[in-house]
Amino acid sequence: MAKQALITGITGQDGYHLAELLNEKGYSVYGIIRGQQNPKKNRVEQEQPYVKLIEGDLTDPSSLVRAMEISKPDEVYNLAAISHVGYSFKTPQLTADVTAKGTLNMLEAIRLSGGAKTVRFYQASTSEMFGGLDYNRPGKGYDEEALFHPRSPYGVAKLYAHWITKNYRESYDMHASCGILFNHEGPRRGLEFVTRKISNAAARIHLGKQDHIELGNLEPKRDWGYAGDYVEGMWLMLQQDKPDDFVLATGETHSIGEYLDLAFKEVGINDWKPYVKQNPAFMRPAEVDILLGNPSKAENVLGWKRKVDFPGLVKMMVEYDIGLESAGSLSS
Ligand code: NAP
Ligand code: G4F
Repeated sequence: MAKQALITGITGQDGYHLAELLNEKGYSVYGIIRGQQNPKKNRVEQEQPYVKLIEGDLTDPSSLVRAMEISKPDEVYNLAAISHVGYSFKTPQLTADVTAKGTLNMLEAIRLSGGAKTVRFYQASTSEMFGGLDYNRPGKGYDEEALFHPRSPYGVAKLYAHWITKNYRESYDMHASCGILFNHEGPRRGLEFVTRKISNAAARIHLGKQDHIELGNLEPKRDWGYAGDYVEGMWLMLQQDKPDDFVLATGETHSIGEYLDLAFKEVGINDWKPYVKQNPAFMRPAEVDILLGNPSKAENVLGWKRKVDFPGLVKMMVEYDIGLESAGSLSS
């Protein structure tokens, strides 16, 4: 019998890649979509017709119970969140409702529908929980034992979600695992995130559709991988006999300046500085200066390893955006 999976956050970057992966593996894939008139519904229906969409919202517990009844899942992947760190400073209560309490709502929907012992649960935890402070082990990187010190309403909400997932594992013997994922990107990344904002701008500048890009703080460093590689790690976590927490990362960190270098060189521009203006509107009240992950546990236990390297990732994103913008499509 084909396994059934329920994905929250189906319209997001990771929802797209995970649905692809699970469909290839023969799963029956269900996805929760929010809103009366979600503009991304058409895209999912056209590109991924095998996904069975269920209307619901992480902040509406009864809709999650209904989604459990319809999908009868073997595995639930909780990817939905207010996921933009900058936006979370502007909507801290909403972020807590969706990203923190929404996870509790999903766990309760599983428990109340009788799935505590049978349904496997994946929680999308994040390197933002580390916060870039206490970075006292240069070269080693954050692993599963590192201290948490979240620096945004998003990071704090994710820390609640992380611990409530562990609590349900310990209290109800649930097969509930947390993937502590470092930044992962790709052509499906939202335009509000810095990598896609830059790849899209480089493509548009190359095509004469835009003459500059406005960015915030250029100093931070991130451990950037490819989203397609990371969803494989999510799936692997739920195939283990026992639930556990795993860091997924590349083990390399790069600055925004390095990303700009590679992206602009991809379109034949050797010096990006004349094209970049700094705009304080894109700065955050508190910043995560550096993230570097240590994926040794995932590599040793899950056999997981990232495939796409940093230059390959930037090239993939810029090439995609050149194609999209050349075709005159709306950026998506
Ligand atoms: P994303 O592209 O921003 O997608 C977020 C998804 O959450 C969207 O499908 C969105 O739906 C949905 N959503 C938001 N509020 C909701 C609500 N109230 N009810 C139901 N759905 C709601 O994020 P992503 O990059 O795919 O990331 C997936 C998950 O991993 C997120 O939880 C993120 O915080 C976490 N994470 C991401 C990274 C990364 O680098 N990408 C790293 C670590 C952890 P709409 O389309 O309707 O807005
Ligand atoms: O691309 P970002 O918005 O990603 P950030 O804040 O690292 O968060 C992403 O990764 C987390 C994992 O570590 C996820 F949990 C989270 O959901 C999300 O997917 O910003 C990256 C860096 C930041 O330091 C930011 O201040 O880029 C800096 N930045 C500079 N100018 C900018 C901009 N970020 C954005 N979004 N837009 C700018 O114009």
